[in-house]
Amino acid sequence: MALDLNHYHPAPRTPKFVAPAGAVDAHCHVFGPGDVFPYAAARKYTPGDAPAEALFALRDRLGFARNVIVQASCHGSDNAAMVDALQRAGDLARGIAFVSAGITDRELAGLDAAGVRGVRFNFLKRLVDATPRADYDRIVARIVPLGWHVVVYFEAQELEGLTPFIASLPTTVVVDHMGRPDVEHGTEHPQWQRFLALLDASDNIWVKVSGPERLSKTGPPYDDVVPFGRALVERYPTRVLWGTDWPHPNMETHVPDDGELVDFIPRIARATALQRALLVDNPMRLYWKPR
Ligand code: 0GY
Repeated sequence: MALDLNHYHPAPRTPKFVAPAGAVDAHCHVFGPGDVFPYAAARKYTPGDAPAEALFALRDRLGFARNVIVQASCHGSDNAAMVDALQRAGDLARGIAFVSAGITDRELAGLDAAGVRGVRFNFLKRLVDATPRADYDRIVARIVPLGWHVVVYFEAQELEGLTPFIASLPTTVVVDHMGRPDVEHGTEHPQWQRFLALLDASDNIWVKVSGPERLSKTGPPYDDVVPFGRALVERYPTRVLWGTDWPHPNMETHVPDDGELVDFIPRIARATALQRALLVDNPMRLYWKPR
């Protein structure tokens, strides 16, 4: 049966890898449902609905305990679907919002109370229109007092231009999807080495070893992404995070099986201690620290 590329996998397999107790899926989204939480007028794509209850069912099926739900561009700065999911999850989810520079203190406080712990700055032109630097500066000034962090999403070829901005951020910074290297270039390529240099230069920069389904040129089981993920986990064991990226919007090649993505974890985090840091200790320290 052909799967719908605009919809999450309807029957992911049970992973062979058993995640440690309390494991966190630190990068996933909720979409709609569109009749309750309409998609943004200015969106660049319209996803299939992927509501909170489907995310929670996946969490349980994969043997995970918690989620970090990242606001996706198709909902713009209306964080209602994400906040609704956080409220329904209770203490089992945290959120990353997309906010405009004009957000009020009251709105920010509401997001914080719901479990939001950061904002996402998205630099992918196919997903968002550019945001002026002055707006980013205003947003950063507003989130510092809340103790929030910044999640950045860019592709490797943009890193050189973005490095001064990223290095100037006064918060913890989390880079999505391994900084999106071109895996065909290999790990000796200057773009990958530039990314490692960025991480080497600051303990405040974290990275998600997520998205092999987006980065791979060879497809499942994503062998060509293993050297990249493994390098990050072994070099920065205390500041790596992992996420499914469910429900995988904008996939062009295949519908990822989330069980297969979980089985990617022990290939990049080979030791039990590394798995525990990646899936439990690191995300708990960043997202669930007592306040
Ligand atoms: C992801 C990746 C993508 C989409 C978004 O905000 C979004 O719409 O992040 C993508 O298309 O690469 O992390 O979900």
